[in-house]
Amino acid sequence: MKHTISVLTVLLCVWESIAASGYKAKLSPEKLEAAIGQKGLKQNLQALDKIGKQSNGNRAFGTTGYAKSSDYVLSQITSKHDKDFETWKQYFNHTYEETRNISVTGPDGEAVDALTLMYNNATPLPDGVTGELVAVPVDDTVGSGCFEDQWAGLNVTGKLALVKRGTCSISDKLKIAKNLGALGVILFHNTNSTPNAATLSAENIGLLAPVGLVSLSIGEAWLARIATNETLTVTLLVDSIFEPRTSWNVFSETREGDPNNVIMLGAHLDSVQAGPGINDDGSGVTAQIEIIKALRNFRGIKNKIRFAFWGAEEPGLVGSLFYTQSLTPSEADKIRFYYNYDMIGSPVPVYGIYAGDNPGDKVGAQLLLDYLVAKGKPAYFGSFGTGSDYVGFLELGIPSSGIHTGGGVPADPCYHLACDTYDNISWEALEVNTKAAARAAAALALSVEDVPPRNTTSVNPRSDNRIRAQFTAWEEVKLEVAGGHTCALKTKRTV
Ligand SMILES: *[C@@H]1O[C@H](CO)[C@@H](O)[C@H](O)[C@H]1NC(C)=O
Ligand SMILES: *[C@@H]1O[C@H](CO)[C@@H](O)[C@H](O)[C@H]1NC(C)=O
Ligand SMILES: *[C@@H]1O[C@H](CO)[C@@H](O)[C@H](O)[C@H]1NC(C)=O
Ligand SMILES: *[C@@H]1O[C@H](CO)[C@@H](O)[C@H](O)[C@H]1NC(C)=O
Ligand SMILES: *[C@@H]1O[C@H](CO)[C@@H](O)[C@H](O)[C@H]1NC(C)=O
Ligand SMILES: CC(=O)N[C@H]1CO[C@H](CO)[C@@H](O)[C@@H]1O
Ligand SMILES: [Zn+2]
Repeated sequence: MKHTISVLTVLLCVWESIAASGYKAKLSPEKLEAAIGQKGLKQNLQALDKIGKQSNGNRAFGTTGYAKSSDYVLSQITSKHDKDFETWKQYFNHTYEETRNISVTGPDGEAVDALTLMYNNATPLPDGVTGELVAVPVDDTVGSGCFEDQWAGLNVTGKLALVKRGTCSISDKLKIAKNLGALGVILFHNTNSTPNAATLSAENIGLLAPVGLVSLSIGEAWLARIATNETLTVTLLVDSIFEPRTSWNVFSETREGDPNNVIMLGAHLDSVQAGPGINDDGSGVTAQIEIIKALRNFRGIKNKIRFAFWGAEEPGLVGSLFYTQSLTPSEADKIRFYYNYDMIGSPVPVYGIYAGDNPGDKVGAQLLLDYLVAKGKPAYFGSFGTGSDYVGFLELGIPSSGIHTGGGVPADPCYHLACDTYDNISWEALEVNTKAAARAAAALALSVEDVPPRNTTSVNPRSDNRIRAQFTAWEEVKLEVAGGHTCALKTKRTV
């Protein structure tokens, strides 16, 4: 007995000294996966949840909640005299909006629950705008109020328009309303679930009618009354401020690995203003933190792995587009694959794996799919949208994929709401998806031979120009907002 103990003790001491001397195992997807567990994933989300609670309920762009989130990530992914990772920030400026007050008063003088949207345009203060409510015909197929001809025969001048949400972007509806002289828009939600916030995007400042978002039941009740020829008068007040604020992306990459063949992973570090964003996108952030921690135990990383924690995703993919726009063609060539992890722990998860038209997408996507299917998950290939940080990489023709477990009812009823907290996460989904992400990153870090080079002919000059035009518009808005001239915007810019 005594003998056994002393042998064990010696072995333990040997192991500890090996560990202290920086012994590292050779990287393999299996071993990296085995180094990931729920405990660490939970700790990070607990910390981000707490930061949200201590920072007006959110971790949004331009707020202290974002700065604290960034500090937290740095505290987890850096070490003194870091031999394994190089970590840096990339700064950018963007227009910040805060709705200080929003209120809707209904036709019977009642206060109605109303939600603001990011970059909401202000009404005159202190009274807001009051006027007759004009119903814009509901069309759930092409969207309500999305096209000017859908407003034909309506006189919204000096009035408020009642418009159903859905199908086209909300800013399209608000732009038409403003051009037709509407004082404001009462937008009603298009499902029975709690209305959630969206962004109108900074380039639209000064171009849109002010908006208040109300529930489907209220919208339908008012529509029914208007249909009986009742005249409804409502008041909308939006008190919003704009100013330029500085934000940043955080990057961390392995020191080991070929700098000419880089595998990138990205998750956004900001939340919406409405909530702490624990699934959206604390889930991707905690996954990346744990993969970075796990990678510290390995050597033999053939291709560099670069992690991005994007800033200002929610106001319009600002941080990731800033990064991809600032890459030279040769820097872009070196990024061989991009994985986007935005919402990977939805409480009722789907297992959507992005894969687009680029044949290179499937190479990385297949790694995710095969693992999840082997773990009994109903994973499937889905196409990219325009809603997350992969956009800038697709524009550059860089093969890309990622996991998305779904937003909205039923996948995540707390999407963009205050209840997107630590209490509404599927830990099982988060763990299995993080393991899938770790394995896929390791596989490509070991060999990227099967991935074709980025497709430079797929770069769509029109969308490239669109992004550039968006930056130009953002720049103009930022400068004018800085000078306090938001009112001048509508005269200087054409729609
Ligand atoms: C952001 O704005 C500040 C203040 O105008 C300026 O000093 C800084 O250079 C800007 N940063 C970037 C990255 O443009
Ligand atoms: C918001 O505006 C409404 C309507 O003017 C007003 O009654 C309310 O007190 C305001 N709330 C805040 C927090 O300023
Ligand atoms: C629309 O309504 C406004 C306000 O009631 C009125 O001044 C204007 O003449 C109307 N326009 C048309 C074309 O009927
Ligand atoms: C509402 O007014 C229109 C036009 O004046 C009329 O055709 C319709 O019958 C009225 N509807 C009701 C429910 O009174
Ligand atoms: C690159 O993209 C273009 C446009 O989408 C497509 O026609 C072409 O087949 C692609 N080339 C490769 C090698 O994937
Ligand atoms: C939609 C949903 O599941 N919401 C839950 C989020 O977490 C809180 C706190 O545990 C629950 O009360 C909600 O029901
Ligand atoms: Zn997100």
